Amino acid sequence: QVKLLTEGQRSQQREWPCWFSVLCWQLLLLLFTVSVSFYTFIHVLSSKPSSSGVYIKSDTCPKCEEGWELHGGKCYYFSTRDSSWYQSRDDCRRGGGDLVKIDSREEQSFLEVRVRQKMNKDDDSFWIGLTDSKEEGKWLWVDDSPLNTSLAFWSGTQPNNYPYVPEGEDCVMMEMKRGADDLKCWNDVPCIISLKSICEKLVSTGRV
Ligand SMILES: [Ca+2]
Ligand SMILES: [Ca+2]
Repeated sequence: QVKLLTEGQRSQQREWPCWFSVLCWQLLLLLFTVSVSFYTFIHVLSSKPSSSGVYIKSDTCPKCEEGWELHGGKCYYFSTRDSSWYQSRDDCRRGGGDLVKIDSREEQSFLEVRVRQKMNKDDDSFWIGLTDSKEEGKWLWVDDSPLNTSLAFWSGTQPNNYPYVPEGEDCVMMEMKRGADDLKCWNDVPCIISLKSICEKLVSTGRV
C-alpha cells in the first residue's frame, strides 16, 4: 500500500511540470508586457525636444518660463536692460539660452513686430546674435553658423562698419527709428555700446 501511494504521488508529481510550466510562461509573458509598458511610459516622460525645438511626442506641452514668450517652438526673452553685446550674451546664456539667431523670414517678422511693441523711445534698439568680430565682413551667428545672405535683413546701406568709429562696428542690432522697409532693420554698431537685447532658447516641457 505504501508502495502504491508512493507511485500515485509520483504520477501526480509527473503532472506538475506540465501546468506549472504553462503558468510560468503566462507569468513571464505578463512580466514582459508590464516591463515594456513601463519602459515606454518612462521613455515618453523623459523625451527631450529635437534640435529644431519642435516636440515629436504629442503628449508633451511646449512651455516657456515666466517672462519668456513662446513662438514657433522657441522661447524668446526681450531684455529691456541696456548692456554691451558681450554682457547681453552672457545674460542670455545664464538664462539657459543665447542671443537670438534668426532662421527665417517668419521669425524676423515676429521679432520686428515684438521689438516695435517693446520700444519706449524711437532710438531703442535690441542686440541679436550676429557678429563679424572674428573676421571683418564675415558674419557669424552665435552658434558659429554663417549668415545666409538670402535671410539677411540689413537696413539701407548697412552693414557699413562705420569707419570713424575706432573699435569698428562688429555687432548687430535691430533698430526701428528709420522704420523697417520690408523687415530690413539690422545695423552693425560697436559691440561696446549699451542696448536692449533678444534672447532665445528651446522650449521646455510642461512638466516640472
Ligand atoms: Ca564689422
Ligand atoms: Ca553700421
